[in-house]
Amino acid sequence: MYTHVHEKGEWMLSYRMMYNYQSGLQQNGKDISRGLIEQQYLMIPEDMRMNMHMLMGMYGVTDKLTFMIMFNYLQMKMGMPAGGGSLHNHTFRGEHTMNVSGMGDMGIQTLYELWRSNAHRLMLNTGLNVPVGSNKLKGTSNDMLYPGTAYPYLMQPGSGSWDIPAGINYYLGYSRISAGVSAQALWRSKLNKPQYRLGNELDLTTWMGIQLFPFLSSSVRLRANTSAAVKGIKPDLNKYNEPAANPENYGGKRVELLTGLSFQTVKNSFRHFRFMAEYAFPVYQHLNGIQMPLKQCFFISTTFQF
Ligand SMILES: [Cu+2]
Repeated sequence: MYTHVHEKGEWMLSYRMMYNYQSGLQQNGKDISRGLIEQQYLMIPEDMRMNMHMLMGMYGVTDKLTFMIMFNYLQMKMGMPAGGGSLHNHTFRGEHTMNVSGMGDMGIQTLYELWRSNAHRLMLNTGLNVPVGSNKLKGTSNDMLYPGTAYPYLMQPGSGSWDIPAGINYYLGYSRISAGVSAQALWRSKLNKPQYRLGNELDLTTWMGIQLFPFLSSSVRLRANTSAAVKGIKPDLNKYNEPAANPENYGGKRVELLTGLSFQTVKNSFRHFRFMAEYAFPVYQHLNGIQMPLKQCFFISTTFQF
């Protein structure tokens, strides 16, 4: 995402879709069985799917400074099978599926090219994430687990806080090889009405691409991410409903390997089109508390430049 700035007056529009699939259960980095935590929570999740649609615009303010704006739309589905936990000897029966969708937070960023030579570029980015996404989604009045009460943190499309992203990015382009390193931090401010905030994040990515044909490139990417647990608590959320309702069961460390293919229009003409697909799987994850580990991830993106 932070591989280039645009020339003054140049526009780029892109649409990205990310699909995320989580299943199984881990406690502090180790696989555990459902039976082991049935005494702690009313229900135990089975899997979670998330689609994130992102629309991004980039505009070259000057040859060195690019402005970026990002909108997200999220769809999330979590499944919990029948026969849940038996907290305080209250056995809980019946399956529960949570299905939510909505606008995520809006991102505004500037990307500044600090230094450039023939093959190298060094860029800094920072901005603001505006909490336009809802973090107040609730179950309906006849919801078995959340009757008119707040859904857990990860089922909320918005963070609820004003967040500040900042990063440093290096890009190398030499003949048919390109490579890069990017370090990104996300600081979540404490200005949050429902008395909680999501954990801060740190993300380190390194990648390499090779142009196989003028129209086709392939890439490999390694991504390491660390995030903190949720701070504070949503007042109307019972943390023993399920693991995701407990703020301690958030954050952790993860390393993913991603392989990708990219098709681009051959002529560097007035309009430039690019299609990219990436497949990701985790090679290491150590999540805080009890969480469903990530199993696989899929990205597609289409980009127009004019
Ligand atoms: Cu761009």
